Amino acid sequence: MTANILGKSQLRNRFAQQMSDMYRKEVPAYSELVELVERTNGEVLRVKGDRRCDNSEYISSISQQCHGAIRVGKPEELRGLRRLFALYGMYPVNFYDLVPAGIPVFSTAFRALTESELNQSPFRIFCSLLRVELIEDSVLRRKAGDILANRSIFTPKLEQLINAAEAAGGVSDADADDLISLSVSVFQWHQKALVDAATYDHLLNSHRLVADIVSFKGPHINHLTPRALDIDAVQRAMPSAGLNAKLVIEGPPARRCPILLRQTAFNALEERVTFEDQSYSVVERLHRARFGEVEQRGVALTPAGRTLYDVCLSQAKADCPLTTESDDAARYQVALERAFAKFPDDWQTLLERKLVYFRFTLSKGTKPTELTHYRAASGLDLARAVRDGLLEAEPIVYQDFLPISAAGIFQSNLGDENGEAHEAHSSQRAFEAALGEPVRLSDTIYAQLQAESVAELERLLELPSDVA
Ligand code: OOG
Ligand code: NI
Repeated sequence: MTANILGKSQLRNRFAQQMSDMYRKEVPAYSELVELVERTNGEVLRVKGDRRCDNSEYISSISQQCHGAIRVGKPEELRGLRRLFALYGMYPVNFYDLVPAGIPVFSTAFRALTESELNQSPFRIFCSLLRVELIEDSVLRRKAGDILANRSIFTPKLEQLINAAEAAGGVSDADADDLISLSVSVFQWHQKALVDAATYDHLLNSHRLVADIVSFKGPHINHLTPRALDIDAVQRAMPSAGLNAKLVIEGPPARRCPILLRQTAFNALEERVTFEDQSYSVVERLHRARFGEVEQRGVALTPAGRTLYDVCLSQAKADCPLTTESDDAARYQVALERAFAKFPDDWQTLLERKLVYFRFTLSKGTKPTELTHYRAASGLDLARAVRDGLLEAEPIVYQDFLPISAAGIFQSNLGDENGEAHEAHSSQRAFEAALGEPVRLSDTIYAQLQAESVAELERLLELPSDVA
């Protein structure tokens, strides 16, 4: 008898839902944020005249969270999570080095790979691995290593379920409830630290993230991120909902043609954590790690588009370095818009300059034979064929995270570009060794989607005209 193996997107949906339920209970401010996002999304639909604006089930489905983030301390933990997330159809895509931005971790994002899987359940997890070797103080470095060496983030029961699912080629119906609830528990909050207060203080002194990663029993989820249809409206409304919003929305400015993604958050809360010291007395600290975030997605950029994005963003940051003054926020907004004036904001130009990935299809009303004649007359220049109305170009949605490179490249004016490229390459190799497999590159995925649509057109053109 073969067990009934469940579909990965169904599992991922249930996992995402339970993560959300847990985090909403753990962090009431996140629950407030979700409600605010749902209200704002409902309002956007109402203004558009969409009758579903009063359908709360529909609104919560379009507002469902798109990603969360966790941080782990050692390669075994990262590998374990890679195996776990694979059961949910989430695979490591892209390498993000946060060291140039002053954070001692490197990361990937576990996500579904195909558009249909992403549409069924978009949930992604951004996962960072601590680079213990970057803790400067050698005594503390060794101590952190020892603490992590003794920690296991999976229970034996969860390990057993992962092994069983891998052997069976998927998660069985009978095991799904246990697997999901044990998975979610891995990411729960532990109010009581694993280390004593003095160690916590030392770790904190090394870096806030080092303390967050090493001090606790497991890799608590540090934020979840629902989807906003109008992120500017959410940003404006956060203060009156009692949420301490970040000064500015990260990423590109609001545009007619939205690119990459824009995201904002409320600042991490100060939460009481406790320590039991040698004398068994309980000591407290305020720990700042957990927050709530919102995102709104645009379209995927080609490498040329990414380069232009980096140039524009760096320009804005150079023109208006942010401090913590709210006056700066308004000035930054102006600087951002001015810098991005260089980035074309109509689809046809974005297409002609090959800044965005598109999926090409035959326009409604165009017959394949017309395209055949067009090609015979003037070759198949996709951008021109779109302008001439024979083809339609649908931009491909960006499914990844804000690139961190821009900040990094411009912070470390270290000159020697080859040196940096080499360094970046070896960091990625070290990360992949820890992960136990190479990361996939999202650029390849987007380029392939575009190429497949072109191949499909070619196929249509090859068909004899009486068939087409
Ligand atoms: C990194 C989180 C990155 C995002 O939205 O860019 C991320 C971290 O753990 O702080 O979630
Ligand atoms: Ni995030």
